[in-house]
Amino acid sequence: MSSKISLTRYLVEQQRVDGLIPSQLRLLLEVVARACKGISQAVNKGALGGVLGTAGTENVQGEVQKKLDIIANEVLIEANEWGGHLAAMASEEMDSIYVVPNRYPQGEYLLLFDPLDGSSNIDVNVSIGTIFSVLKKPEGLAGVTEADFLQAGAKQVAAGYCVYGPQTTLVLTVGDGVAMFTLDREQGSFVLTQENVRIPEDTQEFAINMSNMRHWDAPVKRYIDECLAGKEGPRGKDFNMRWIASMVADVHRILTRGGVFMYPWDKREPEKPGKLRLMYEANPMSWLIEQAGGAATNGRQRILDIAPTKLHERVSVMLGSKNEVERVTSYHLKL
Ligand code: P6P
Repeated sequence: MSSKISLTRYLVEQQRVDGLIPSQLRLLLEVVARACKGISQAVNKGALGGVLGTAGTENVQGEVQKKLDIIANEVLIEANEWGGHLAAMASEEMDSIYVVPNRYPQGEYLLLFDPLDGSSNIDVNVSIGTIFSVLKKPEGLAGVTEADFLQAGAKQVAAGYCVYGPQTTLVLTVGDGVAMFTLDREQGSFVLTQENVRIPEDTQEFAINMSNMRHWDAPVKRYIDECLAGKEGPRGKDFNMRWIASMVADVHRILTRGGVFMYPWDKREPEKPGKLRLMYEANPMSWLIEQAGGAATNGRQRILDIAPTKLHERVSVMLGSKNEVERVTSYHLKL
């Protein structure tokens, strides 16, 4: 008897044991996982599939869309619109929400996603990924509007990502810890390869785009300067730096061995609170990090407590090993 536990079996057992995964949510998560398998296949084809390069269009963020951005978005929409588990979807690649068409039954969940995070890495064969977040549609009102999506990250009922790297790995939480599933391409299914993921509370590894140093606020500059000062400095230890420029890949490293990831507000566009998007990047990643024993703030408050006002709003992000995030947050609060 194979000791391998498939994603399906894991979700069924979690549903049976702790009731955190009602059947409609289990169906939703299995459909998202199947869509990620399809995206993984498209990504893995690369030049052979004619999927590299730009699509010649821009998204709501004003970013040039890659062909794979659009393919991944379409795969997620088509996989999820007919199942009866969703009321609507929201995507980094779409200006407004996508309401499930009337020809399909409407469900009680809202799905948000960045269909392919790390697009700048697509054409150079570096890890990229899909990030997703699940909310419940507020009770009562018929129909669904953008306002239904504007819920704090603490209201998520599921969150995860799928990283398309040397392995294709799905990482998921429903509020009872973090589990990782590696795609077994021979079986065509995701297999449980780690559960109860825990992030070390301390680290000697930070991830930030150093080329923006001159634009940072003082607390971030202080934190990084102290890391760079190493053993001879106030931290009394040397630090290593990583920056993959795919949040999914940087977060996966942190969930796997600890570290701190920062994309802080900076002076380049002072009117924007940060670069990363709250609803479908920072919120799902912050919940995963907290569920694994880490912390996630915008420098001043817990990301999951932020009350969103716009679907595509941005946020400053500091997440990872608890003691490091608390330190850089204390510098912002001048504690
Ligand atoms: P920069 C990818 O475009 C992304 O949204 C995140 O995945 C990543 O962490 C960040 O932007 C990289 O930004 O400015 O270093 O290219």
